[in-house]
This record gives sequence, structure tokens and C-alpha cells, in this order.
Amino acid sequence: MLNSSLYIEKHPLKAEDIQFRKIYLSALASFIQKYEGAFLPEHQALFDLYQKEFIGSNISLNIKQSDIALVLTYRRKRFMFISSDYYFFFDCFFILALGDKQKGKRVLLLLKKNVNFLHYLNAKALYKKLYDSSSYQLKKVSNELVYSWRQNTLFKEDLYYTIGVVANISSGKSTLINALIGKYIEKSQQMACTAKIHAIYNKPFEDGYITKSDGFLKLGINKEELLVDNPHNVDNKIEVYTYFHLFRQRKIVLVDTPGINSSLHKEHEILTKSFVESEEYDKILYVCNICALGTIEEQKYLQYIQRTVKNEQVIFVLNKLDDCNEEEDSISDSINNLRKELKIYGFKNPVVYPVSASVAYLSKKSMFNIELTTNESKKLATYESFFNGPYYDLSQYYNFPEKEEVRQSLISKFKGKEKYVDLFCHSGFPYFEFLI
Ligand SMILES: Nc1nc2c(ncn2[C@@H]2O[C@H](COP(=O)(O)OP(=O)(O)OP(=O)(O)O)[C@@H](O)[C@H]2O)c(=O)[nH]1
Ligand SMILES: [Mg+2]
Repeated sequence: MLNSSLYIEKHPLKAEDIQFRKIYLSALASFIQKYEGAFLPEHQALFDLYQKEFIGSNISLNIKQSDIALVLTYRRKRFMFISSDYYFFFDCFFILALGDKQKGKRVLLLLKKNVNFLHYLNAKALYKKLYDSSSYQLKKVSNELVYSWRQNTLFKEDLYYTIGVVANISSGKSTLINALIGKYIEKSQQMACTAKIHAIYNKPFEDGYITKSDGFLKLGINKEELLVDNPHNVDNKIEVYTYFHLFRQRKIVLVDTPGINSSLHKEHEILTKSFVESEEYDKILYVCNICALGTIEEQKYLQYIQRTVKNEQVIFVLNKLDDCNEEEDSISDSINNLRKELKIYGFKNPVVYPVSASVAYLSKKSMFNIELTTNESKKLATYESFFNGPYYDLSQYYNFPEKEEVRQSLISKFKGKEKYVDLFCHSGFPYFEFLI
């Protein structure tokens, strides 16, 4: 449920008056209680969001069992020819039994006990449509809702692929994660060290909602709730669920870890090492900061990774290449030197991807029309002034056969945003995202 994309924006209840919305939510709550005995935390969180979106959080709801019958017979205002029972049944299946036919059957049986026979037949037709993919046309349920069901259930079938992101302090782990997602999810700033393990899960499609589990579970959190960790949560892990822009070849969890620096925050080092040693990941992305290559801290961490993680599970990212200067630095030398150094530490055939996470993050957000802060806009304008030159074209370091096709497909997808697409391609990200 937490990683499902919701369909609230398309929900037919949006077209109803407040009186009917209250009856509908009361009926839904009543049915969930009947099914589960009491609300499970994830149902409670979803219901809280429904309440906020449909009637407002400050209105108290009087839950009455009799409202189930009322909802089913209510003639909808805008679509007089459609009865509301299908949507009610759809919500029941979605909330209690998404993609789980056994549970769906139990929901159907409980509906049978609680609604009259004609309504039950409608519930059964919907059950067949959802769980048996019957091609039978249910005119009364919008295709959009059925489509969202299908996308969610397909997504559920895959296993999550876990990518842990590790590095010394301030190497750009959080910025890199934000760039992969295309949103500001992880706090990223000088000295604001990530203090817990943050696991960010993707969802099948954008529904506009972010879920957070941090000692509390909340669907549809706001920016402040996202960026401030709950001080009362004794657990070391925080989970976030959101849709990732562009980076979605598979079902992914990105794990942001606290940056290591031996003279600062010993507890952060212990936490990160416990994650690395847990082996609960498929890949480890080690982020090297171009400005900190060769430091003692970097050497120590790399040697630790070499001893602890299987060679084929480690990918190296050389970040902050926008900080290079054409007159003084050779990017290809930096990449080659890093490879040589990694080999000296014992990594066999190390894979190094050169990127600018910062350019990728800002250009991707602009491609998706996501508003930038004043500082972000200034930074992006600076990147536009120099990063489009050939020296900064990081795509040249990727051995990727269809580079031009990838660029062309982005250009045709993001019409009018060509300059951001070019920055994004120069940042190395379209190829990096594909290759990890
Ligand atoms: N120029 C440049 N700066 C970057 C880039 N990526 C990150 N930064 C900056 O580096 C600083 C640290 O970035 P973060 O993403 O917070 O780094 P982090 O590794 O998550 O840091 P900790 O969690 O504190 O260890 C911030 O000021 C970022 O804006 C990049 O590609 N280029
Ligand atoms: Mg961080």
C-alpha cells in the first residue's frame, strides 16, 4: 500500500457535494473496520489523507455502518446515470486487497454479507475485472481507475532493487539521490550531515503524494515534514515513498547514508558501516568528490569498501565535475587516475561514472517544470553559462552506443526545454541512470 500510487485527483468523489463525501468516507471507514477489526497503521494513514483531501482534516467524521447502504443507493449529482457503488467497491478492493486475489475474495465475501444482491453482483463484476483481468467492459468504472490498478499491480510483481549510496562527508550523496529522483527529497547542504539511514522507494506513477515512515506513518506529507526528522523516533531508519522522474527502469530503493569523517560524528560512521556490512543491497554507489580525491579520509573509506563489499557490487561515481576548470584540469586524466588508484586498492576493473549531480538535479527539475528556489535558479543560470561547452560534455566518457538516440528522445519528450535536456545530457546522467 505504501508504495502504491493513488488516484485521488481522478476520484469521482471529487465531483460530489460535501454531504455525500462525508457519507462515503463514513461508509468506507465502517467497511475497513469490519474487514480488519481495527484500522491498521497504513489504512489509518490512507484514510487520514482521504479525509484531508475530500472533506478537510478539521471536520470530524461520524462513522455509521448504515452509511454503506446509503452510499450504494445514492444517485450521484453530476452523473445521474451512474450509481456510486462501483467506486465504493473499487476503494474497498484498492485499500484492502490491491493485487492480492485471496484478500480480494475476502473483501467480496464481506461485501456479500453487507450489501443487497444486485449490488453484490456489481461488486463481483468489478472483482473479475480487477483480479482476472476480464475484458468485460464495465462502463461504470472509469478507465483511469482501472489503469491505475493495473499499473500498481504490475509494479507489485517486481522485487525492489536496492542501491546504497555511500561516501565521505559532503561528497554529494544526497544531491545525487535528488537528481536521480528529480525532486528535493534529501536535505543537501554544506555541513547538514544526513544523520540516519534514509531509504527512498519509488512508486509506479506520479500521484503528487509523498509518504514518510519516521516513527509515524503519513501519506501526503508537506515539505517541512519531509525534511525534518522526527526526534522521537528511536529507529535509525527513515522510509520515504515517492515517484522517481525518468529513473525508473526498475523498482528501486535508494539508500542515503550518513557521510563518514573519522574526526566527526563517530555514531554516523557506525551506522553507515552497519548498513554496508548488512549486505542488504544489490549495489553500492561510492561517490567520490573530485575536490577530495586522494585525501586520507577517502583512502581509508575506499580500503574499507574494498575489504567489505563484493567487487562486482561497487560502482564509483566521480562527482562535482562542474567544479573542474578547463585551463587547469583534465577530466579524462582525473577519471583515469581514479581508476588507477582504485586498482591499487584492490578493485578489479573498477567502473567509474563521471557526473555533476548538481547540474543533473537542476536541469531535470527544469525539464519537469518543477519550481526552483531563488538560489537554485541562480545556480542553474551559472551552469547554463558554461556547462554546455564541449569540455563539460561528460557524455563523452560513457561507452554507450545509443547516446544520440537517448538525447533525441529526451528532446522530443521535453519540447521547449532543449537547453535543459542538453545540460542534463552533459551531466552524464541519462547514461549513468541507465547503466546502474
Ligand atoms: N559544484 C557541485 N556541488 C555539488 C554537487 N553535488 C553536491 N554538491 C554540493 O556539495 C555539498 C554537499 O552535498 P550533499 O548532497 O549534501 O552531500 P552529502 O554527501 O549528502 O553530505 P553528507 O550527508 O553531509 O555527508 C552541497 O553544498 C551541494 O550543493 C555537484 O555535482 N557539483
Ligand atoms: Mg547527505
